[in-house]
Amino acid sequence: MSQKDLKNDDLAAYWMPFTPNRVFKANPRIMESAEGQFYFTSDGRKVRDGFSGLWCSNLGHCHPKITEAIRVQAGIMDYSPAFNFGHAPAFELANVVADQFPNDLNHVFFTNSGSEAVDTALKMAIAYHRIRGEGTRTRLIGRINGYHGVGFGGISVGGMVNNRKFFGSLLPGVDHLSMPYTPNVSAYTRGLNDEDINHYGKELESLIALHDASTIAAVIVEPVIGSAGVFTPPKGYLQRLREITAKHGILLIFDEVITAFGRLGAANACHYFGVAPDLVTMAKGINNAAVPMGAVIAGKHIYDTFIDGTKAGVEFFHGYTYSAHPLAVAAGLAAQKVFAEEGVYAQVSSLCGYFEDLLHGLKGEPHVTDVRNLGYMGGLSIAQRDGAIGARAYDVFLKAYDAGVAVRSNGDTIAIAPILTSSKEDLEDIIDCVRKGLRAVD
Ligand code: PXG
Ligand code: PLP
Repeated sequence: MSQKDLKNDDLAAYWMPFTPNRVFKANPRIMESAEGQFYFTSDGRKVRDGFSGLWCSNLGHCHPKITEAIRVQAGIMDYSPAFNFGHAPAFELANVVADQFPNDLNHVFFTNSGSEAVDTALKMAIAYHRIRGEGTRTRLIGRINGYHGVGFGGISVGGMVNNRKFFGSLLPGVDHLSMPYTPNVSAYTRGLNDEDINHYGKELESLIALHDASTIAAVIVEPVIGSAGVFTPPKGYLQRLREITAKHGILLIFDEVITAFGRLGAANACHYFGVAPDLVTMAKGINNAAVPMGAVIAGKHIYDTFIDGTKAGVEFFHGYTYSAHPLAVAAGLAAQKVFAEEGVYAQVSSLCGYFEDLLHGLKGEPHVTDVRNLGYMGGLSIAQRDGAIGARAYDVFLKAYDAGVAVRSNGDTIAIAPILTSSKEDLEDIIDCVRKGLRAVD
């Protein structure tokens, strides 16, 4: 079947993820190929990627060095078992990743997605305490509006209501902190917000007092809230979470599925904020999304607890058929080489002020009620139309697409995530198309 000939019936079998299937299939957007900053569609259009795929194609599409690495690896070894066998590039990639994280964060467990990375990290946290003889520490604390993927663990600690409400009682023993960004207080803040970290610190202290620290395994947060619409934390907030969790023997998990590998103009949020958590989840940019891959990096204390605390046999009863898949690893090594050799994180750091100015230039455009940014993460809040959640933001997404850029709408927000190697002109074009989208919507 030629891609151009897709009819409505041909679209029925594929149940599309996080997509209004009926709406899409009535008016599909079919991508046929991609190169660099652009997609080429089945109806002959060239559309700019203003969202790095889904926060993941950090170096743009079909990067020749990554494509070639996958091609070569596919001819050498397509697969080898993940359990009880290894292949050298997997160890090499683990070292390359570990070198980019601070302190003793240096043991990498590979998964195939961010969702799997999150569930892996939550299981590591609970098992870590149990192996140390603190098996009562099973509670997990997430945050309102947090997104941690779609596994049962991830939606339990997550805080986006639609991602939770259909799916039963979820994991027991989970509590949530509030989101450290108050729209009517922090609207139009550039970068980190100025809200009172004592307030948010006390909230965590009271949850710990309520449940008692001896029942709590871990706190998990996105360093910068991404999926819910880009909400930046207050200055000093993540440091405060680190101090409080450390004081109470609670593990801190950063979910860096979006923020790792350059999105903030640094290797990751640990470096950007100068905070070392106990566990970090990542995915997406790790290998430029050319093959599915995620990972968890664990502190030495965690790894050693498992390895030294187990007398014989498997130390962690967990893993995926495709953990460290050879093609994903090949893409990972190639992507990491490009990040390092081409100074990609520094490029973001030098241009993100320009992006901030362009983005905040959308203040005053129709329907915009807030603008937020950090690094190459940009978020807009869009006024609801007649109380219909997300309807107008979705229309802005559609109109921006008509104007030539793919961005993302989630609820009443629009998110923008430029490819990390964007030029000033690329950034200007993204914002121009979004502006056209805003102006084209009632
Ligand atoms: N944690 C975080 C912080 C994420 O952003 C995941 C976990 C799950 O990763 P996987 O690979 O299982 O999708 C994510 C993914 C959006 C959007 O619209 C965000 C994600 C994925 C797709 C769309 O912001 N984040
Ligand atoms: N379900 C069944 C029946 C399986 O045999 C396996 C793996 O062997 C899985 C699920 C898990 O698949 P994966 O390792 O790809 O996550």
